[in-house]
Amino acid sequence: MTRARSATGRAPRAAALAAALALSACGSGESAKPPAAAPPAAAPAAAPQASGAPATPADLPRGLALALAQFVDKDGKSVPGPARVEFLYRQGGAWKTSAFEDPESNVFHKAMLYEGPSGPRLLTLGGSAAAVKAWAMVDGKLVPTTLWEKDFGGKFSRMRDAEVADVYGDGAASIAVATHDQGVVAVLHPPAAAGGAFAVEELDREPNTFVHEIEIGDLDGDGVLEVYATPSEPNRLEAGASQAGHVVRYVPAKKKGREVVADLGDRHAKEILVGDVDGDGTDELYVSVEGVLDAAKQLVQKVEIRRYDADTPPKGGAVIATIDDRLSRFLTAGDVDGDGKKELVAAAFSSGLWLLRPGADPKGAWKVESIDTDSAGFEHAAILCDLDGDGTDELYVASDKHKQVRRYTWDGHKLVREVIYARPDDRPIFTWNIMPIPRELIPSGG
Ligand SMILES: [Ca+2]
Ligand SMILES: [Ca+2]
Ligand SMILES: [Ca+2]
Ligand SMILES: [Ca+2]
Repeated sequence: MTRARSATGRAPRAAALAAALALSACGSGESAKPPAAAPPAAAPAAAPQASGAPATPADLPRGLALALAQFVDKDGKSVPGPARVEFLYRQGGAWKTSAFEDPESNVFHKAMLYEGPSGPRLLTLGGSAAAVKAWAMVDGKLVPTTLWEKDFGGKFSRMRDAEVADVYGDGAASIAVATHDQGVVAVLHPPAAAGGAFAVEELDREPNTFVHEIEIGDLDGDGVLEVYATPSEPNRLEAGASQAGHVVRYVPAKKKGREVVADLGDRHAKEILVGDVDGDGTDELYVSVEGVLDAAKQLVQKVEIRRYDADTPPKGGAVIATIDDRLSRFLTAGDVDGDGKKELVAAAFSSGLWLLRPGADPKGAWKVESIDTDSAGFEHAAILCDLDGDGTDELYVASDKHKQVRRYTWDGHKLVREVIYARPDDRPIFTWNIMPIPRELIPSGG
């Protein structure tokens, strides 16, 4: 999900980059904790919380960016509106909102922090038009620079996902990008100095292929980062239709091209996560394999979360959890209870939010507990992140079914829900992603 990392420190620049990127490391398997943000001095009026859960500071140094598609009414018809980012931030003891739109695209699939040669930027991944843009805060307004814009030549052109890491091992914050619908996976390499153009290396291209997600990590422990991607056939929503897919790997620093690491047969995955969730010092890959409906719309195969290590054969993923749902498109890792060990949260389509804890053997079955059955969405964007800096990750979830954003904190026994945003209108939206963003990159709301 979220990924921002450099490989083993090679140079002071890489170390500085790693430190800068650690700020955005929420929700990944990242072992480095973001530096605990000092609670603001003399924070007034901390909000009352469910018993046992810590009070929320009145002001937080980071907020959240929600990447949205919205539908608007045009001549009585519901049509895609401009791509939209909505922000949530905490100020003066209250959660506040602001937003901006980009009429050049009709969806933002992701909005995230990017620390490149020009300094901190809000990076957006847009669809139709497919564009990667970096937004700077200038006089209180976000002003874009287009890093990469492309018509891939198929039916749809969309930037779908990106992760930032030092994938070439040169200390630079490269951006690995997944796209629709010609199978393009690319890496954008920043210029040496601010103002130059990003170099684009296309790692792959396959006709009629959607690439849903990117993850970056080092499964084989050789200090060189691998890029993982999830290509599949184009989306099919009808019952009984299979959609074949797999998880592939590229190693740009070694000029190694596409290699299948997870063969999912006639099933596919949109969601993957790479990180050292079990805490043994080496990254592993988690794949959320989508369920299958038969022609009568009965769920005949449930969602499976499968684990792959460096030596796992493509058909040999270990099923660590099964979720009684058709889709589960967000996996996020963090320490929800502050015991120093990571857990996984899976956000499923209609069965709610699930907490997954490894047992004594993290390659065996994990313990699966319901966090909340009354949370739902097609994407169901979720992230574990320590925005309040107390060393325990909170869970932030966009429950699009309820048109709410919710925050869950550990009360000593369980994760407790709090609504931090209720959408004021019933305009149809999809929340594609939710990411932490420094307050300096969030425009102030009215
Ligand atoms: Ca490696
Ligand atoms: Ca591990
Ligand atoms: Ca934990
Ligand atoms: Ca926290």
